[in-house]
Amino acid sequence: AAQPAARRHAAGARCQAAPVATVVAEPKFEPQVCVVLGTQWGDEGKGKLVDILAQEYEIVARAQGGANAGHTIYDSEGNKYKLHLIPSGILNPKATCVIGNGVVVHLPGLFEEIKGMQERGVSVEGRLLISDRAHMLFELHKEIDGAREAELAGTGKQIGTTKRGIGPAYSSKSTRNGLRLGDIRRPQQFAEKLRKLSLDGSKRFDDFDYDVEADIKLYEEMAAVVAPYIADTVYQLNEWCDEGRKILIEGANATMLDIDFGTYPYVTSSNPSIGGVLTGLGIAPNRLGAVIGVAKAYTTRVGAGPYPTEIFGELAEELREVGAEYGTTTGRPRRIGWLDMVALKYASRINGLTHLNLTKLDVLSDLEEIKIGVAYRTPDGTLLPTVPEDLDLLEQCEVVYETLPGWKVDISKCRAWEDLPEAARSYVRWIEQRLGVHCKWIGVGPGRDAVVEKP
Ligand code: 2SA
Ligand code: GDP
Ligand code: MG
Repeated sequence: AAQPAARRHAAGARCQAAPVATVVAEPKFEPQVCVVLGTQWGDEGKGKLVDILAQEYEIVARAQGGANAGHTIYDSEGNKYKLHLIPSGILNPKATCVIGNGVVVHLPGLFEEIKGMQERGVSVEGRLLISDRAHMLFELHKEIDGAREAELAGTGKQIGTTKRGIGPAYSSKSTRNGLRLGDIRRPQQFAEKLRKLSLDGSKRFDDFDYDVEADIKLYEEMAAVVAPYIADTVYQLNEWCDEGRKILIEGANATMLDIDFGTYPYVTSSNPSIGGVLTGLGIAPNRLGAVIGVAKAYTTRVGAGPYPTEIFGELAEELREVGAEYGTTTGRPRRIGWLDMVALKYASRINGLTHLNLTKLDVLSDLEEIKIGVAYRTPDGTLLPTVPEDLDLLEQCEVVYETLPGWKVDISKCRAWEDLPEAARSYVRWIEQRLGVHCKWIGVGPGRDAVVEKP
């Protein structure tokens, strides 16, 4: 029964307040729609986090990019898988995977990938939907990608693309002569459109080597195989949202490679930041419950372009070997650098990060001390508050570093926050505090279980 007001007041007056719990339990992490994004130059380990979270999510969707992406994941037995177009949720047999309208899809490549997974016992049939609005990436786009890079050879201006045809495919989309997945259902229109599209290459490049008629035939034959995978994913994803089903969105590439926010023109041709999630899936912003930024405890970059905190020499080589920093798609050695807080803060703001996953902390375990870039100083001594648009200026900037002590012990077996040495915890806290974003997961190895959850 309710106490009379006077008695309640009297109890309060004697200062006998109910004891207050000293530990406030963290609320369970269960956003209905959760986004995972790369915050640096890619290869932060997005695939691994998506694979882990996919155990809790029924739907895993890709919103942008194409087969330039390379996500390496390991199952619980330690078997390694490299994914390019198939979302990293595919190892969870209960998850349905979606390739959204913002992705550019090379169908023969996708079916190779599907075949590869099926040969390894991972069934994809009935678990993969491709948006009918997604643009198709053809052999001709790869041809143009290679031809453009070849033209730039010797100028010092090559982008260092993956040559997967990504830029040219998004160009076709923007010039409105691209073909979408839905077009494969209409063979005559498909053939006409592809013939027109191939003129883009043959008129522009002398030695353009693309057999359009052979491709038309190939796609005619593929149409029946592809048909069951094609869906109106915009409608389907929104229906799932309304039904309260849990959706995980897997970013590919990263904010510093974003066509708008990255180091243009040394970027990819999509928006790997939060905007690309919205346009690439047709899910509204108020549906998004969490935006997790994945950041390496240091940085890497493949391809050309400015990279302020880049490290050269022996240390770079050592970190490259310890971190196995070679391209998942092309095998190219990745450039190595210190953590860059200017870039990370920039990415955090653009994407509205709610959580952080700091990965590959184990790779730094041999270091006596660890540097972190905290500001860019221009030649006239000005400290820039953020990443500048002007690449020449960025190249001329000197990075201001802070140095933190290393921990010098193997942390790859740590599974709890308390297991980590104090210096490693300080490193994580330092980043978290400067960024103002809670670091929920810390990667200590490539395996699915090699992760520490921070309270
Ligand atoms: P593209 O092919 O047009 O997207 O290339 C443009 C730039 O974007 C970079 N890029 C990447 N950077 C890191 N990782 C990527 N995926 C692969 C991986 C890369 C690989 O997971 O390792 O295997 O080399 C990726 N994809 C594109 C690219 O290097 C250019 O700088
Ligand atoms: P993604 O493109 O962001 O999905 O990343 P990639 O798969 O291209 O590259 C990340 C690489 O680092 C992969 O080989 C992962 O297996 C590996 N990896 C992910 N997290 C960790 C970690 O915490 N420690 C170590 N040592 N490796 C990791
Ligand atoms: Mg990658």
